[in-house]
Amino acid sequence: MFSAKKQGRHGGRFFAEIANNDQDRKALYIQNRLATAIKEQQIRTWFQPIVDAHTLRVVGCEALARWHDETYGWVSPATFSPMAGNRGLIREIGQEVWQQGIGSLHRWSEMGMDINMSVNVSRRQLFTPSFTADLLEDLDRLAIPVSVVDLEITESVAMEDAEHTTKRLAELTKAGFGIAIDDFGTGYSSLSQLHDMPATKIKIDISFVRRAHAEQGAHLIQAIVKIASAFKLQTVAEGVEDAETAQTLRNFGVNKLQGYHFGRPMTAEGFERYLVDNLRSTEPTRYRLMSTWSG
Ligand code: G
Ligand code: MN
Repeated sequence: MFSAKKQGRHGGRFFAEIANNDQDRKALYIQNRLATAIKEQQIRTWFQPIVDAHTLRVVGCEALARWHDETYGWVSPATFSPMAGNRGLIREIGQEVWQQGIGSLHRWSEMGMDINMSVNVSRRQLFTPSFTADLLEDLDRLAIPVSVVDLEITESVAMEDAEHTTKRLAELTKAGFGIAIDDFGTGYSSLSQLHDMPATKIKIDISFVRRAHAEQGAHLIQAIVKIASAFKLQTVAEGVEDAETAQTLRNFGVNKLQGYHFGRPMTAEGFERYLVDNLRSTEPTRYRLMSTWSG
């Protein structure tokens, strides 16, 4: 089916033929396993640190979906997310990541470690009628303040059907959630649409961060920071992989940094150790990170 789709809707290849191909076999397997994997809690929430660009202290995390399968090991969301979309399972995965995420947030708060959490939200979730009320109820149950949660919406989701989206985002910001426009600069948003969008943050896409050291790339990032500041939005750079890039972005006035340099996505247990280590130590985060977490 995947092969047929790739070759156009009228490809019509036979299953037996497809199953001869390793990659397609894996795709079929994954698609068939996904629903079970969700039920059996094989979808796990991992956490990647987000640091303040000035203090380099961890101030938050992004919750990310990971799937551990007994045959194929860790399956990347790049592989299973589109399939989840096809099968109408995106909402279930989003819900799993959210529940595990706030569970961990609650635990860390009880340990005296209060941090923010960013959660990726799909179009399907965003337009579930009870979305805002459901999130508020979950947070209330665990006594987690709404203000520590950022909902990440990709630029393409935010700008497609902007009128409808604007209403929903206004409801969410009014309730106290932060709204981050993810993958900023990669879609087709116009500045006037961005102006009307009730958001609080822009996530500068990794493709810009990678070019931070080239002259044009540097200018682009500075322009994005200026646009953000004109709209009173904070900036978070993703994909920061080395100290030099971190320094450059900080000089450009980017507010928060995320990327392998500060830490890869980790299990809840791993991230808890990371938090304890970083919040309790008096040394600047970056020196500790070098030896412990950058690998
Ligand atoms: O923007 P989005 O939420 O889709 O991106 C998160 C993804 O980016 C995660 O799956 C994470 O593993 C990946 N990622 C995070 N930091 C880095 C980094 O420094 N470099 C690269 N190449 N990928 C990263
Ligand atoms: Mn994201």
